[in-house]
Amino acid sequence: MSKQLILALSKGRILDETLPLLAEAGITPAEDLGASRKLLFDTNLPDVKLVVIRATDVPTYVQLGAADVGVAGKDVLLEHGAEGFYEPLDLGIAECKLMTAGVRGAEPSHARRRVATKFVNVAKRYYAEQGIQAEVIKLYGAMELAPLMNLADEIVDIVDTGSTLRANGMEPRELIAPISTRLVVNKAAMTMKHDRLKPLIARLREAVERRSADVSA
Ligand code: PRT
Ligand code: MG
Repeated sequence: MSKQLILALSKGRILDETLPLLAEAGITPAEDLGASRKLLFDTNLPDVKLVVIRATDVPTYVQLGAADVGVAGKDVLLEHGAEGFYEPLDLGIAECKLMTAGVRGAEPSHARRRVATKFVNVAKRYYAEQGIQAEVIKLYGAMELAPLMNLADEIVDIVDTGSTLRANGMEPRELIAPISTRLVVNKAAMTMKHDRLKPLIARLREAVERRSADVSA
């Protein structure tokens, strides 16, 4: 195993909040990530490289060891399943909730419920735990549309302010899990590259703690 460290970052909204934390931990990209079509980037540290990929691909990269470290939402990690990596740190960014939601005022049906979501595994697990019979329908986006179009009785989706639900005549129902962005580490790398990873995780933890101290001050 090479002593180089590969960090897999989720592109999209998490990236903008991840970069300042990495900077506080002493890692900055060698070039502007947004200004390039490249996917693999050098950093200020000769032994650290960044890949910027779809959030849903981050757990796969880390699980299979193509990346040593990843940054991804807990929603993505729950959907992927937690084999092959450790989750040593909650970065406390992009906080939101994974919830069920339905048409405002409508009673959730007690019969077999049709549920539209991109979180198929999470939804199947959740409804089974609740003892609710559910037919889970995979969608890739715009879950809020499904009940309006009578494609589903309920959705499982990320809720932050709730305004997307409200704008579509829906309301949140049950909380499935509170979500935030997590640091994940490949299990073999944690052992083999422990000397390199331990200080990195410690510096990121300090940066996260400094932030929450600033917020509560
Ligand atoms: O675009 P792509 O399909 O690749 O993925 P994505 O759209 O899920 O990525 P991105 O970049 O939008 O979000 C990445 C991660 O951010 C998610 O995996 C969550 O961990 C986290 N996050 C935090 C959110 C939100 N807040 C959020 N509000 N992800 C999505 N939303 C969406 C939600 O899907 C819904 O459409 O915002 C809407 C709800 O927001 P409110 O404020 O209207 O309730
Ligand atoms: Mg998006």
